[in-house]
Amino acid sequence: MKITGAEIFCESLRREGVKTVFGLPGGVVLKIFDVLCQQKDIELVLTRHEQGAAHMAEGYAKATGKAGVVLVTSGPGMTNIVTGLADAYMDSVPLVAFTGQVSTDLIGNDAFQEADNVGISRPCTKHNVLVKDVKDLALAIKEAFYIATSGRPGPVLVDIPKDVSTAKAEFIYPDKVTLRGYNPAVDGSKNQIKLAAEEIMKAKKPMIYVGGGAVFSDAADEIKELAEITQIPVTMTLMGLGSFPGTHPLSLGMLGMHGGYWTNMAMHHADLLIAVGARFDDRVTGKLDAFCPEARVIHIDIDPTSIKKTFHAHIPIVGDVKTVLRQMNVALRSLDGNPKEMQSRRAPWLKQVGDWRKTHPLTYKQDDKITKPQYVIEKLFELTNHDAIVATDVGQHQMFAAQYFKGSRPRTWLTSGGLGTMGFGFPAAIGAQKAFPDRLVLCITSEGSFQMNLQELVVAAEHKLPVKIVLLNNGVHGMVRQWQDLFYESRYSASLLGKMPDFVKLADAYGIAGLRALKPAEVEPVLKEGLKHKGPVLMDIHTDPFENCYPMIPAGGAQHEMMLEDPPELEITRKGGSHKRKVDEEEKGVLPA
Ligand SMILES: Cc1ncc(C[n+]2csc(CCOP(=O)(O)OP(=O)(O)O)c2C)c(N)n1
Repeated sequence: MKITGAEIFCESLRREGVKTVFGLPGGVVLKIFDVLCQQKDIELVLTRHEQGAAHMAEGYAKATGKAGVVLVTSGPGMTNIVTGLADAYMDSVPLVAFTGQVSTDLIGNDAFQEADNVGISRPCTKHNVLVKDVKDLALAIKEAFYIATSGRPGPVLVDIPKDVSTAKAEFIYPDKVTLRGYNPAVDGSKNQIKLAAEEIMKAKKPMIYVGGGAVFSDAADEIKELAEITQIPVTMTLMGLGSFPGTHPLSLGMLGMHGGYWTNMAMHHADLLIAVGARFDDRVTGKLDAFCPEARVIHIDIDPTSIKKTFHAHIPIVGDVKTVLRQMNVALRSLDGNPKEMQSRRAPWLKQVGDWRKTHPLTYKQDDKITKPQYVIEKLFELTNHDAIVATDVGQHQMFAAQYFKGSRPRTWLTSGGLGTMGFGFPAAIGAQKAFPDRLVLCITSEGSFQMNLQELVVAAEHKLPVKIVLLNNGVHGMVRQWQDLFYESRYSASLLGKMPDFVKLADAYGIAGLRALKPAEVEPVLKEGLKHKGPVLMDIHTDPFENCYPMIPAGGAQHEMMLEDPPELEITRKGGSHKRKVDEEEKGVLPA
């Protein structure tokens, strides 16, 4: 029996096990929305902006490991998801985006709401396709899910013209697909693994450097085993957080621009780097020619194009991270080394790293007048018993959360790493909460980022999603203000936000609980009340607008050249200059006290 393209769409989603679709309708996708709303087992979450839909799908995908699904209309519906696609592309998030397109006979005519969806999305998708014939739709969907979730995951876009959604065809859903030229490697080369194991046994100052690839590959157990049998310390990129417990004695936390002093020093002095699903991003390496100058490099990645892309690798291993680490752990165990001897050989290195940590730990000074953002995150970490899914936005609060919320499980840290998308955090938290309605989901955000997608408050209210929004309200684009303080003589161009909405009233307007903490003493009671609250809640916590995030490797600086505190001249530049009048005004009225 022949069925419509819209029915083929729903049936295909069912075959892929899709339970939730995030989207917003429009003219050319009305047939699909019409059929979708009649499905009992696929829920449609109507977002209030298509960007919200894309980030919700990302949050869902990051938290579950399954593909997130988006459905939007042509023209502006599609262009509104471009940021989400680019974000997913940079962070290797499996996403399948369905966009409506004008009817095939109108394509190229500048028809109403026509956009070149395939052309626009080409640089920010792993694969995209315009389906011109309803007979090809089921296969296109099967391929889309396969490509999005296999190898190095990423976003795929399927563009469906209006007449394809209404035309009919037999429904034939393939069991599996084979694509010429696309065969992601799983096992690593045995020879390379043997060489790597021998290097590991020899190394005196090794480091394991873990990226987001380890999270997608579910390699947490294998990383722990590798670290423990070899007694090698582990550092994680912003995307890799959660793949090794942050509280483990061998964890050095995050590295790079805002990584720990001890972590970056350890990287700088390492004689062997085991890079696991990481891509040597510039926020990690700083000045490339000064990065890890003494290290031999083993680089494990499923994506061969990531290896040697920015940094050399002495032993490249292409394969699925989890599988390769399993093979590696077997190889290490079978080598003649004696674990006790290995541990004593590592002792001086671990002591050196520990000394760096002792002399330069993360610090901040909390008084009783103004709340420091670090204090809020530390409290949150303590009050949640370290167990929450944390979605963040982008800015200082994101870095403070990465430093102080030491997550212990993969897929519990959802952040926009590669693209650094303000506005990601709140919809991502909604997507994760949709996937796990009974788990604690926190959105750590700040007023700049939050205002980029706050319209989605209504989705949290409507779907009774109990996301806990912790809004670190410093009244400024803090990270921009920090750079202006440090590199632009404190000229605060467009970083002081001025007029601010009343976030508690705003929450109320959307039917969500709102709480406020103006002083340090109010922080703990507000967090406790907010965390106890059954439904969604927005906690507006006023924090110090002038707190800076350290350590910091200035852009282009070498890894070991970190700033650890405000430079003495900052006090002078803050007091002088053209910005002063504006700062005074802001301090009197608009900025939180
Ligand atoms: C969509 C987008 N626009 C601009 C930027 C550049 N940017 C990076 S951090 C930042 C300020 C973030 O301010 P806020 O969300 O208030 O966080 P805070 O730094 O104060 O914690 C800006 C504007 C960005 N990352 N994303």
